[in-house]
Amino acid sequence: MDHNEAKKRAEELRTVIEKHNRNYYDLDAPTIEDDQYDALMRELRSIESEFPELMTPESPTQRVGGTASATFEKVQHVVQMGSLQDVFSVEEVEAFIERVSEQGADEFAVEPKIDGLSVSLEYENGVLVRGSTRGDGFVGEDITANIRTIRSVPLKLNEAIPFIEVRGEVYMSRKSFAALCEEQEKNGEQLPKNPRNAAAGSLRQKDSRVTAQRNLDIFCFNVQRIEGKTLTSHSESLDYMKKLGFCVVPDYIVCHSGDEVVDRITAIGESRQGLPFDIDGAVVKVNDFSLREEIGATTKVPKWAVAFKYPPEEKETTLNDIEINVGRTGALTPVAIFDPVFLAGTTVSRAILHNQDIITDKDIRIGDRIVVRKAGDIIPEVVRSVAHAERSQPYFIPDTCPICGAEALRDEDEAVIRCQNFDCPAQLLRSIEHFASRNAMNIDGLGEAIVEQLVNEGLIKTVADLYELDIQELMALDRFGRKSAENLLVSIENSKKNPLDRLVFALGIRGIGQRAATLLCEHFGDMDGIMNAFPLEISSIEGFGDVMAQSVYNAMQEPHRIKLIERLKSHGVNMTYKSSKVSDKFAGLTFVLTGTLPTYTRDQAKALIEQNGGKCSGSVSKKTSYVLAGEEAGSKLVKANELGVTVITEEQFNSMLDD
Ligand code: 0OX
Repeated sequence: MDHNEAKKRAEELRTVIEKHNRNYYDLDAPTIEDDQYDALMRELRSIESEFPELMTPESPTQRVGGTASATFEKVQHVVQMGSLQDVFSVEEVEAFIERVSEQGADEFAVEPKIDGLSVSLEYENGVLVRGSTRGDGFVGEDITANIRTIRSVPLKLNEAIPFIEVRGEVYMSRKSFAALCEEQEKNGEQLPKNPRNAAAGSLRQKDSRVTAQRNLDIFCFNVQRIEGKTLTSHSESLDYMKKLGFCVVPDYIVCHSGDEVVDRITAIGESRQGLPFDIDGAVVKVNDFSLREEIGATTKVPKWAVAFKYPPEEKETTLNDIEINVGRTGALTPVAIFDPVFLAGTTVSRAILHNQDIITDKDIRIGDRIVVRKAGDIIPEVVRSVAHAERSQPYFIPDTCPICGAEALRDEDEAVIRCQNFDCPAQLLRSIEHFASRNAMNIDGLGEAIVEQLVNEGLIKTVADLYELDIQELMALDRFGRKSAENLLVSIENSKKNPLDRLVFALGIRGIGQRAATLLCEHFGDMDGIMNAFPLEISSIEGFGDVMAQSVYNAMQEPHRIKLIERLKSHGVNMTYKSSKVSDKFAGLTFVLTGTLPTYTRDQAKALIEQNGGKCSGSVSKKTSYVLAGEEAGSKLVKANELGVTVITEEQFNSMLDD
């Protein structure tokens, strides 16, 4: 096919696909079978990748196919979808009430703050014409097809009002979230962190039939624009929205004093657990619209409203035990084991207690009633002890290693207590796991269970032993067949070719992470250079402090480590550092990555860009050459569209690499 034929065919395909896209909005009346539709899209994508100059931002491949979010069209919000000023204390709420009261406010609407995603819904003559995301408040994305699948979004209003735009929060109920998690677990898929993330993922699906299965819901809470009706207050607008058929934010009331507002916020907070959906605060708004006009807004938030954020949910439970984990550096980490509690979307029964100082400060003892919460709604932590059990004793981390019985000592200047035995089996296990891990030597198939098996069977005592394993030994083990044994040996063999910085990181030197390992390799060029370096030279590397330099020096003086490196060397493990640059194809180009790519991880895409002379940046600007966008891309994509920066898919990125 020549250029002209390709151009003609691409245009034809775009017209046909767009026609089917429009018909597809009506989910009950598809006009084409899925596989036929997919074939049209495939053909268009292949033309566009063969003739990249024919690609247009309006192409349906940028809207519905391949990479999802690169597909949603941008929507300029006529009325800005601002965010809210967060406050965290009753005093700040009172100060807000005082300020707006001085400006004449005497009615304050208080409502729960739904923990979901803000969207705008536009209706012409009572019919839904567009749904869009909030985006950065000025420009969002058109998600009409997905919005239409939400049953609580009215497609037709009870009155044919000429025009109305409302704002609401799309959320997933706790029940739908639980059902989704159960299903994804069954299918072996990754589980969403919380209902909000699940709602976000569902709303940005390229296939609206997937969104339709997710049981999303909406609560509306603001009239953004209206024609053919005048509204004078927030409470009037909520009542009017209800009349039109919208699901309006529940339990809103109008208060008349600061005390009433605070009581209401407290009451909403107390009802939080029993609600069928997550809330993350309460919103207080001046009720009267003309006063709102007078009070005004900053560039980001209205000055007539605040969002009170509740502190993280806390639960009381019983501390049954304190378990000691031994890490790869021998650190003894205490872990609280308590009766399971349901917190911020999941059941938890363990929390890291970090070190002796924290346990002593909080006087946490086995048998205590304790209060637990999730920091940042993710990591469980013990907040405090509320009552000691009878005859309980203060808890002390043992001074012997629970695994090998060796002495455990507190390091100078550190709160950490460490097992002093280099041959401790727990340290050995953890250090081998670390050596094999993805960011270190990346030995596929050598996970925790296999490492444990190899150590317990006496096949490995140090990581150097990995390179002496043979197929017969492996096949004699439980759960190993010929294929799995061969695969593991291939992964181990391949790891010999790893860049040196991976090996340096894999050695697990205290305080030396991936970046420091790369800096060491860039400076010294090979392992011998690093091994023979003195602290003064190491600390001259930018990014290195004295403590890190000393740690590298000490580690390289340890006889067991010197021996280990010599053995790795004798097995042919790479000991020199080569710059990983393979071409200058992307020289002078800056890429921004956003969303989840179909096959590359972020690190892989970044490595490919850098190996070919390009740069990666975290934010989109006029200087950005390309935005490489995958599924669930967010504000960076919006920004790229705004600035006219070219957005490419992974497929297009690959063709650039192959050029
Ligand atoms: C919520 C919520 C968010 C919108 C218009 C100006 C203030 N997540 O439940 N925002 C607002 O109000 C904003 N109200 C809410 N209830």
